[in-house]
Amino acid sequence: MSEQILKGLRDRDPRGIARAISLVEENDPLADEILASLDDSLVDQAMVLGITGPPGAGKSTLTDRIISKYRSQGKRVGVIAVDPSSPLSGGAILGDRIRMMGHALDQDVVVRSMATRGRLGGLCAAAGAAVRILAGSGCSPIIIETVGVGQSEMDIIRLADITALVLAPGLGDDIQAMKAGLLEVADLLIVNKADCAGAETLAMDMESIAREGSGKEKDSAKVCMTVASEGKGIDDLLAAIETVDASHRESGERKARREKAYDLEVLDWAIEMIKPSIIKKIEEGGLDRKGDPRMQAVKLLEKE
Ligand SMILES: Nc1nc2c(ncn2[C@@H]2O[C@H](COP(=O)(O)OP(=O)(O)O)[C@@H](O)[C@H]2O)c(=O)[nH]1
Ligand SMILES: [Mg+2]
Repeated sequence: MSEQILKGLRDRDPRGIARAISLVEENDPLADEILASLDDSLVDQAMVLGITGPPGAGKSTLTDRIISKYRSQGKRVGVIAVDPSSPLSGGAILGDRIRMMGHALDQDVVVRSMATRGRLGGLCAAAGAAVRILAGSGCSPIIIETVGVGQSEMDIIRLADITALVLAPGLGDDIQAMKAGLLEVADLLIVNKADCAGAETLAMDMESIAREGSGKEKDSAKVCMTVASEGKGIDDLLAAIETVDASHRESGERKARREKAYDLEVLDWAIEMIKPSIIKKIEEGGLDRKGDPRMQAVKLLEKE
């Protein structure tokens, strides 16, 4: 079986890639072999683009347009869609969405969905592995679409070389709360739904907020306006992405981010790996339940 999976990966067969990602995600014994088989130079060179923002801003529609544009340039595109929905309803919704993406029959568009809820954890490790496998099978860019709410999603965004924050007019007050945290990680600001009332005002607001942010490059104050549903503004957006990418490569920012992301992935894997043995100890009755739970945890780890 291992030969078959490695062959599928080598052949860049989407089903083989999906299988490989699943095995690594499940921490299967084959995981090491799969990851070691990847072409490191492809992984190093691939561009990882994070697209984040509140639900309904148009991230998926935008991603779809971005894919089309990169495909027309002959690039092979990977997508990791991080879905915050429950695993119970998630499967069907994710399936629909992938079909809606209009690239389902294209062998050079590889889409991977990941649910955030109902997992044991290790989302960052799983997403990191998926990025590697997609990059190693020739995808660049790799787009990570995520709703920027929870901490694990914020961690995922750190796997990206470049992050674009998508906002849209008329989304209500909750985006105000989101803006602050998301703005810190955003390299590019996108006001989508530029065809709707309030887009200009939102763009001006975003520009001034971005300019206030300390220590950021001036470029970050630039806001791209798009109408994803009509494919408008995508060329300008891609040009802006390219500019940021080039500047990050030159300044060393890209390297610094990759190093941070690497450390985060190691931490996430280590936690994943240590968890089963701790769970086992607890289940085997390793606790006397005297004193507080924190103290018990300290004792358990001392025995580790
Ligand atoms: N008017 C308008 N609607 C849009 C635009 N982009 C996306 N939409 C619509 O907004 C809704 C949410 O889009 P979706 O891509 O699913 O948002 P996501 O939750 O951020 O991924 C869908 O009904 C889209 O058709 C746009 O530029 N203008
Ligand atoms: Mg979406």
